[in-house]
Amino acid sequence: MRCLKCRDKASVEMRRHNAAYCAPHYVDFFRSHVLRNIKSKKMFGHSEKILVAVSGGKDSLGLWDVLTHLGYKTTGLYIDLGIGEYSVRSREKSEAFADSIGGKLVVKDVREAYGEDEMGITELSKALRRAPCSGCGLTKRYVTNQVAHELGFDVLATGHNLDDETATLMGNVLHWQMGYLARQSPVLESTHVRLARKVKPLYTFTERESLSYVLIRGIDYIEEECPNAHGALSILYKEALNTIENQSPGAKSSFLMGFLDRAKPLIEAAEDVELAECIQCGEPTTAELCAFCRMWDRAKSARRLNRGKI
Ligand code: Q46
Ligand code: ZN
Ligand code: ZN
Repeated sequence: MRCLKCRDKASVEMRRHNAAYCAPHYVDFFRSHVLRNIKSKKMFGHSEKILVAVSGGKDSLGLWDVLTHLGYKTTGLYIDLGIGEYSVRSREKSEAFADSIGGKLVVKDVREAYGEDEMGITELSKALRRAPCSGCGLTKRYVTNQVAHELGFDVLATGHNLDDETATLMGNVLHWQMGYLARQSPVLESTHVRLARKVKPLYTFTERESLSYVLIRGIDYIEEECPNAHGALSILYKEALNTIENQSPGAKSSFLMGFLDRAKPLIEAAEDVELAECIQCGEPTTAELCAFCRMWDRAKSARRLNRGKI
């Protein structure tokens, strides 16, 4: 195949767009489409301060790279979850990337900020006797909201791609999780003074398209998955969707875009929900005590009990 722009040998072929590009033109294509997403969905402007949540993985580092090249005011946020060697290596990748672009990286270690006796996600899940991912997801949402507010960011950007979004959509539809469906949008406006706007500029790109950008740019990212990801339902959903996509190119995109078109009233109604402030930490919540405080308090008590401290 030949590059659509210069007719040189193509490096990246995109069946669903019926297009192919050489390496330099693919970089142009990727960046211009990210910019198109940002503008068409009114995600943010050049005067706003953007906190980019980075995990050391390809999508988040690729997103930070693109936003930097597009001239946006960005800072990275890495959350050290305390998941053994995986966290050590993903933190190193995030720090090295920040250095390579001369960017500022905020690091928040959950073991220091919220846990006690070096309690990270692994210890939290053991204490709660629950799969790590549920407590981890809640913790990441809480920490990103809190850091964005404390440091005065207008916008919180994450690297979720089309594969992530369609897998989440499939899970939410299979279990009819209406509350989650109402919050599945590439832009979630702030609904409280302590909440930044949340955006997903890569939501139209497949995992493969995002990976191609990162490989061409030579970005060093963590290739290994979190050890807790094994057996996660999201992986099963991604495999199922890839099987469908192979037979019917464009199916993933039409699944997500069709949902987003039809879900507008649902998403707008969710933005009207009144939020109070947690009596313990002050973060926005619909209950007296927020879900994060409830979960970590319960885990700390269970851990003390197990150690015979109370
Ligand atoms: S980091 Fe956390 Fe993921 Fe690991 S424990 Fe699960 S949710 S798999 S994206
Ligand atoms: Zn070209
Ligand atoms: Zn709280």
